[in-house]
Amino acid sequence: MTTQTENFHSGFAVLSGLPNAGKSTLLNALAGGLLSAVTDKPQTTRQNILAIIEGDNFQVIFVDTPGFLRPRYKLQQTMAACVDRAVSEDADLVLLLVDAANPDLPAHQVLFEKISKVFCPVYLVLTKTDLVKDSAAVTVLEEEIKKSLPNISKVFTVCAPKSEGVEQLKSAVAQAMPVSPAYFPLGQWTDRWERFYAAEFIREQIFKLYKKEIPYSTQVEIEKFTEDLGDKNFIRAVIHVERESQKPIIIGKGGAAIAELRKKAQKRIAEFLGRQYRLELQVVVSPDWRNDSKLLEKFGYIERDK
Ligand SMILES: Nc1nc2c(ncn2[C@@H]2O[C@H](COP(=O)(O)OP(=O)(O)OP(=O)(O)O)[C@@H](O)[C@H]2O)c(=O)[nH]1
Ligand SMILES: [Mg+2]
Repeated sequence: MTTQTENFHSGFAVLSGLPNAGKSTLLNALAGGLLSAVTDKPQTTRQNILAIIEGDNFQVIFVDTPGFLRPRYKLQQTMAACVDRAVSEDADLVLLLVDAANPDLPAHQVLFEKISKVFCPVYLVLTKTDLVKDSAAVTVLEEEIKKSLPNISKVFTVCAPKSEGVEQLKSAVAQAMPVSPAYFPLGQWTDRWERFYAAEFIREQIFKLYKKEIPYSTQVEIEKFTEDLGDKNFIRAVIHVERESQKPIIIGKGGAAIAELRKKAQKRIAEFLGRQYRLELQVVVSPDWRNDSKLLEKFGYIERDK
């Protein structure tokens, strides 16, 4: 297969939507693997995550973005900037995901304004249709959204956990990609290092295991990632929390909570990377890290000046 012919199509398809719309779930269904963190809590995704998907004459780079929201602190500013960059600069196609079971259109207003200004095609993707009892409501919703966004050229309904509608969407997106050589070497499925996924999946398990503000106050940093043969694969991760009072919550009574976290995260990482790692976790207080530019840069949320 050659990637240089005029028959080859390649480009960026950006998944955008409010927190919890089902973007990461859809990305995983499109990619056929659990590469983006999914939890039932909003604001799980904090950075753009790529899934590179290939066919005979195409390479589509699907971009999972953080849920769009009005930023209240610096971390959220970096999350909103990820959405801006992906939607307004990188996209060859914008996929607008709206939770059909819980649409809340007023909350979409700012995102709609942004998407109304893009120059590339926009497809509406209605998610969670399995939770909608009245199918007529989906048609009404579709018409309502099109009133705000007349630039929507196609509409899809998906139920990603059951893989319903995913293949149709994938082939429509592949066909919509511009004629271009592949952006990434063929066979490459992501642009991130393994240590990024290790941190992301520990954070995913924190979102699943802890309540209230804890997941939002937590950052995971990989301090050591070594690979050897057999049982010598090793990851040491630091869990940053914002306040001293959050440390005992992460650790739990007699260390029970952090032991559970370690077990679940170790399993998730092994499943994803295909190897066992011995995982060591340490909790550190990094006061107000979500508003600290230096720490946000260190954690990879702000790009260093080049
Ligand atoms: N029933 C049902 N649940 C879904 C569907 N798609 C996603 N979910 C669930 O919705 C929740 C949020 O899904 P995510 O994929 O993490 O949503 P997201 O848009 O990536 O959220 P953020 O990263 O917070 O912006 C998870 O509990 C998913 O299992 C669907 O089609 N049907
Ligand atoms: Mg997500």
